Amino acid sequence: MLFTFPSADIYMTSPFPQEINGDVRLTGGSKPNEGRVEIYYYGTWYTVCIDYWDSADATVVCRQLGYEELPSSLCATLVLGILILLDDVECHGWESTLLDCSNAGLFRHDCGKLEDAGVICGNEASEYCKIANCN
Ligand SMILES: [Ca+2]
Ligand SMILES: [Ca+2]
Repeated sequence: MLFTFPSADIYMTSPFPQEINGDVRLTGGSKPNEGRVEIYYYGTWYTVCIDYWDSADATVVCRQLGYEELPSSLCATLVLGILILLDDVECHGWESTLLDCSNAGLFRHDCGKLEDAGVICGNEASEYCKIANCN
């Protein structure tokens, strides 16, 4: 019997996780380009503490997600039940993933759960920042 690699279609519908460590997503916003930053690490999504969170860090997240524009806003959001993976994130802005940026060490943080980093990718007004605490 001849074995072949599965087609791309089969791969996309595979029940196995597609995420790789360092993948990011935005959740809790009203649109796909805004929300709390979550980062994938060995099977679980985690949050990022807002300490030292700035536009260079947000730029890396937005680029990872395929947005070309600079982030327009940075937010602190509240989420319970999700652990923090990164604190004191210090990107230069050119890193390919958030996990490549300097940080306090995985799972090492001094943050409470009112301090999850969020972002809006792209230069547009959004309701998201009215419910989140943005700087
Ligand atoms: Ca910190
Ligand atoms: Ca930073």
